[in-house]
Amino acid sequence: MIVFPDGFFWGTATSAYQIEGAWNEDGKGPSIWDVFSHTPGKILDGSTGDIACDHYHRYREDVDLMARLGLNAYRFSVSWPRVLPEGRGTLNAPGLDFYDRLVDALCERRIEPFVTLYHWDLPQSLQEQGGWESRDTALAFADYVSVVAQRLGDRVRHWITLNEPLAVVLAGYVLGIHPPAKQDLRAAVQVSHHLNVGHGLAVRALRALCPSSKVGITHVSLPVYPASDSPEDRAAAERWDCLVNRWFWEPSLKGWYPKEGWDMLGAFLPELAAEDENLLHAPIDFFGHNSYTRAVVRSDQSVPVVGAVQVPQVGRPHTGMGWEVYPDHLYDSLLRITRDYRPRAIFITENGAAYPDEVHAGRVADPQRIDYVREHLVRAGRAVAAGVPLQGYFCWSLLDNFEWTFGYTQRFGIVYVDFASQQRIVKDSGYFYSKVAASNGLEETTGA
Ligand code: IFM
Repeated sequence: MIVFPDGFFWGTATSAYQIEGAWNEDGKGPSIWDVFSHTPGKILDGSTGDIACDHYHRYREDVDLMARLGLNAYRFSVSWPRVLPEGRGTLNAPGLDFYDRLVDALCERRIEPFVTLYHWDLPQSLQEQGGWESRDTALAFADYVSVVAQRLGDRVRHWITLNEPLAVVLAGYVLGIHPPAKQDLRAAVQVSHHLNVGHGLAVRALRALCPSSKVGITHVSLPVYPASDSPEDRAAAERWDCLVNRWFWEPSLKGWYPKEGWDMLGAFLPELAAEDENLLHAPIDFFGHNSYTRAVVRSDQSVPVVGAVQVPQVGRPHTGMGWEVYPDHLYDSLLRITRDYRPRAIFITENGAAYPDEVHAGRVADPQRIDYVREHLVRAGRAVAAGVPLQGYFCWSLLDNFEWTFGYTQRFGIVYVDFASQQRIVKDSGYFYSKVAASNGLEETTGA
């Protein structure tokens, strides 16, 4: 039996744009995702987050669902343009009231709120002024964080400044598949820096306004394995790891960028302001770890900057997203983060899988998702036994929801959503997860 530490948080995670809907209600301003999803051809199934799970109107029902499942934590994000429609300046009181009611509903049911302050839905008006390429966005972010902290800080004890800076940079500025859909490495590196400045400023604001709360950041971790034992492939894996992991983690964990990354990005380095070095030294209380899969890479010097390519793992199991199922990556990365950075605490702020679920006779049987979650929890438990300061696990996601450019084609929830009727049906994985939470552990049935 794997038993997790006393007080362990068992939760689910969501984000505002993916579940709330009410995209233009009660004074909310447009976000870059509203504009992007309304642009024909950008979303696989032509959908938008206009209604999504209608959580803005159904949040009580959703919080009740968490309570029925016996979960003691919930990670959600605040929509910046719901609170400040223009990104700065005039406050939209009804928008902030919504989060106030949500936090109250959670606290009434003894569900600990973990609040993410930026999960990709930048106010459109800030994008029009340069978005994260402009340092002013980082300053505006800190002001917005202060507004939220002043209102919710009496009840929220865990704050997450940013969700997955890597995804913001890679999808938005390298691959061009998320807004603002650029393919510009110089802009990408500058954005990565301004996100760090925004994080540093937000940490300061939270420390000043909510001194007894815990502040962290959530990074997606993509453990990298060399395709072979050759020195070339091993070096390629190091380079890949440096650019996708260390470049993003180390500013918040060590206060600055890894030298190897700085050298690799030589021609694209960001403009810095005099106080940035100081700002990036903003120690955090916990490391939020989003974890889904790994990357296997081999050397390929024809690829600019990184000199490596990813090697598809043909014949291995994959989720609906096409991501390889390789649970050992979670154990490996938890140990590595603990060994290299000694964070005070780690939360797995996202882990889960998309599979094509169907309802039969009112039930959703999803054995693959149960296996995925179980196998990852077993690795998490082993990591705890090996000394990793893991304090919570958040399954992505509570509900099937708007999976960004994939629209509604990918179902990640442990609760099925019929988007036509908005009916929620707890999947078998939801009941499984509920049992794990109730017993604060699980049988180690895996032989792997
Ligand atoms: O849906 C996303 C989430 O918004 C960020 N992390 C990964 C999830 C699955 O792709």
